[in-house]
Amino acid sequence: MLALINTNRMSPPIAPIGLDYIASSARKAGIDIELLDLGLTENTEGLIKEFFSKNDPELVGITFRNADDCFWPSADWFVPKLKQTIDEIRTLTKSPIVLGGIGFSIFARPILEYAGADFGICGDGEIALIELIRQLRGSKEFKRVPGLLWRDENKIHENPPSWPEPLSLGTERNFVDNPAYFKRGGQCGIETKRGCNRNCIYCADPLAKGTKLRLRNPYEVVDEIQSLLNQGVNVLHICDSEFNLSYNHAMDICIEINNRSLGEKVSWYTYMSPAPFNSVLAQEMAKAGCIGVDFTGDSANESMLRTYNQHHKKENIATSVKLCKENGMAVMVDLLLGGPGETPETVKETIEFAKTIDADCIGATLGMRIYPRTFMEKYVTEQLYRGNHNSIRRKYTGPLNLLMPTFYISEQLGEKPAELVKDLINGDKRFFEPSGEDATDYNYNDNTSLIKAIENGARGAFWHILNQLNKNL
Ligand code: B12
Repeated sequence: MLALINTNRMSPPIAPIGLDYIASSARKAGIDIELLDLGLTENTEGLIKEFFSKNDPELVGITFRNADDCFWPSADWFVPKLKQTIDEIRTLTKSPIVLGGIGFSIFARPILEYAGADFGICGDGEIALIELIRQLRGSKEFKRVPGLLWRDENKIHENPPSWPEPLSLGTERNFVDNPAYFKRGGQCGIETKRGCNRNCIYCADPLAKGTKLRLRNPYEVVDEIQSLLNQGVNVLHICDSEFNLSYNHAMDICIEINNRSLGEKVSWYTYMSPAPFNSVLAQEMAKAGCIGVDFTGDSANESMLRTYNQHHKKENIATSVKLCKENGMAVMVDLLLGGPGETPETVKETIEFAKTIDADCIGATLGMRIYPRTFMEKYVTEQLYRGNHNSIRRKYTGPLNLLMPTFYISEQLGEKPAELVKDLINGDKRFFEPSGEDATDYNYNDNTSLIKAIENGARGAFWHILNQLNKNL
């Protein structure tokens, strides 16, 4: 039997959808599975003990979604808690432990070393985990397990990440308690594809999901929407990096939802790039039930957009916002302030621009989480070599360790960059500020206003719920 454990305890809770997909493929392979979900309980210690007193798994699989909250003001780091959970499990079972999940995949080796697990799988879990079980039951040829990290004679070995193609996933969504997550988290996730073929200098998505778009068949995706609707889950968040990359696939998904006339039954939100987008896609999305779009705007300064390696221009942001509003979809624009070369003038340009477009809300994120193996790592290493460390912001001392929350904020923004941004926002309530409180706080990590609103019946994307609260302040 395979035990699958969800360790994500952040609230409002987000369902571990990866475990639903993995469970579906394990069941098809004839493997028995049991779930220990630590995301919906207060008494984790008691639940872990109870689980292992009743179950003796051949392998314990742990999903690790967030390595930290990626939010500069709090810089909350979850890897020590993961280690603590693993240590606790070790006292209750001798079964081998395998780690997976997006937070794990971004860092893989350092997390495996730090947390002391036996195995790790970098990338997709559906095929790799089944192959690991086969190898543990048989000849232990670990080289055959895609994405596997394993220990041998005190060395950690690594196979290339697991990004199988074509991508086909189970549609049942019945392993995790999705209705409970819906009630406490206000929405549930679904993927239409995996991977991202862009190379934004800061982004970790290609590390965990691959650099190629792996598209799911639209029929399969809409079967899955139907399964969630059958469970009473009718507000969804698309879990792709950017829904409109590829444009044609986004259209095909919407067309299939519309062919089955589900647009009135389901409401959904998504992340999107400001381009490619046009009125045809906007209309099709709105008809298919899309009620909110969160655009990766990043900046309105041409030079900053090129530095970030973005493909869009500020005009695309303005046009895309307009298209959404014309089609009745709420809009959030995410800014990423403080990257290499950012100055008070470029921040001003971006914030002033954001005020002129008709977005419902604007996320003013300040500080770039520096991930290993991205362009930002190389850039920062070079800067340190030249003796420039003022742009690196961290709350730990000692050598630079990117596993721990480490951020980049251009030193040109001065000693108090958050105040600079706040002054420029100047009380405009549409903005989520870099460090705020309650409903103006754009950190979903234990956000009490959000938790309360969902308890009181609010449903939707977190930004949309916060935006409604903001309006009523
Ligand atoms: C959609 C999304 C959101 C939505 C979620 C909506 C929803 N209802 O699901 C919202 C907007 C709410 C959100 C919020 C946050 N998010 Co978010 N989010 C994403 C996104 C785009 C997709 C995540 C997802 O569900 N993927 C699909 C599932 C199926 O993939 P998966 O979990 O990785 O599972 C697969 C594999 O990892 C593996 N696997 C998983 N578990 C296991 C277990 C074992 C044993 C094995 C072997 C394999 C395995 O197999 C699975 C199937 O192949 C990712 C980036 C990305 N492109 O992936 C960021 C991402 C996960 N989010 C991130 C962050 C930081 C957050 C927040 C903390 C932000 C904040 N401060 O508020 C919150 C956390 C909320 C919470 N309670 O956990 C970061 C985490 C990075 C880090 N440093 O750890 C990411 C990576 C974005 C980024 N690059 O910065 N997020």
